[in-house]
Amino acid sequence: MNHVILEIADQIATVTINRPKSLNALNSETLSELKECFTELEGRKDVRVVILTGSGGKAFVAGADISEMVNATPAEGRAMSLLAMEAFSKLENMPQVTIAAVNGYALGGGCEIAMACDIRIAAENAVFGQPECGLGILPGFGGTQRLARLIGKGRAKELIFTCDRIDAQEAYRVGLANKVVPADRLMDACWEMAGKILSKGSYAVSVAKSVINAGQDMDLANGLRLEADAFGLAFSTHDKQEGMTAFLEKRPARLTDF
Ligand code: DAK
Repeated sequence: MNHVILEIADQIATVTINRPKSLNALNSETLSELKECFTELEGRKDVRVVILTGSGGKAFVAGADISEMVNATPAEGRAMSLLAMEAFSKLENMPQVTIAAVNGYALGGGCEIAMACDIRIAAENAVFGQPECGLGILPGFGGTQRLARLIGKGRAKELIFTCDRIDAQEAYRVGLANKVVPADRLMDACWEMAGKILSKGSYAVSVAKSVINAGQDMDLANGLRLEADAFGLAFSTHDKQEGMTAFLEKRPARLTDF
């Protein structure tokens, strides 16, 4: 892969988007490589947390590649959209927990790919925004939907209509970032959170993720029904037996299901 680096250690995969000269802008080749990478990761039982970041100290991802889009035909735009949809959907729905390590500009498609992750940890120098309306387009990698779900309709509309950029603290205040840390602690902070998640039952975490995601598109009654079904299924696992027995025996649990 030319623009994506995949490293795996201790059940944690780090995926680095590596086009620093273009501030890691997403062109078709990069989207295609991300799709390939997420396809590999979703099938790997030895990976339980995925951290997504950008290379260089300046940007997470500065958006879709404007130099590629400027002369794109409608057919090429459609192809790019379909490719991105597949890649983003894999990222959002993979069984692993995904953490965006936002190490600088997360604009347009960059903000959108961060929002397709489960959790966003922002470096103090992170900048979020949806500048598409200033380019004569609108967010097209899910921004109109995911931003409104994360921070509410009113704030999402303001950010999208004004193209205002917000810093890491403001992103934290409105709920777009889960946490803000000094830039030189960003990866450590992601690893610490990953470690905490890895110490829990991976099967339970993965099913909780899928129920939360599916519930976003359901009414409450159906979401609660889905939760009840998934909850019942958890009673068939080794981890449930081990977790509860370990509690009663006052010893640490050895949770292994995934
Ligand atoms: N695309 C291509 N190149 C980019 C880029 C981008 N999004 N962002 C930065 N670069 C390139 C710059 O052109 C420059 O290249 P050289 O001139 O050195 O060759 C290099 O990266 C460094 O950038 P700057 O010189 O501009 O650096 P500054 O520090 O001055 O400014 C900045 C940093 C991040 C504020 C600025 O680069 C900037 O405003 N970048 C553009 C941000 C932006 O508007 N992003 C949103 C793009 S639109 C679709 C669905 C969704 C989308 C598209 C299609 N379909 C369904 C088909 C999504 C659209 C977007 O994301």
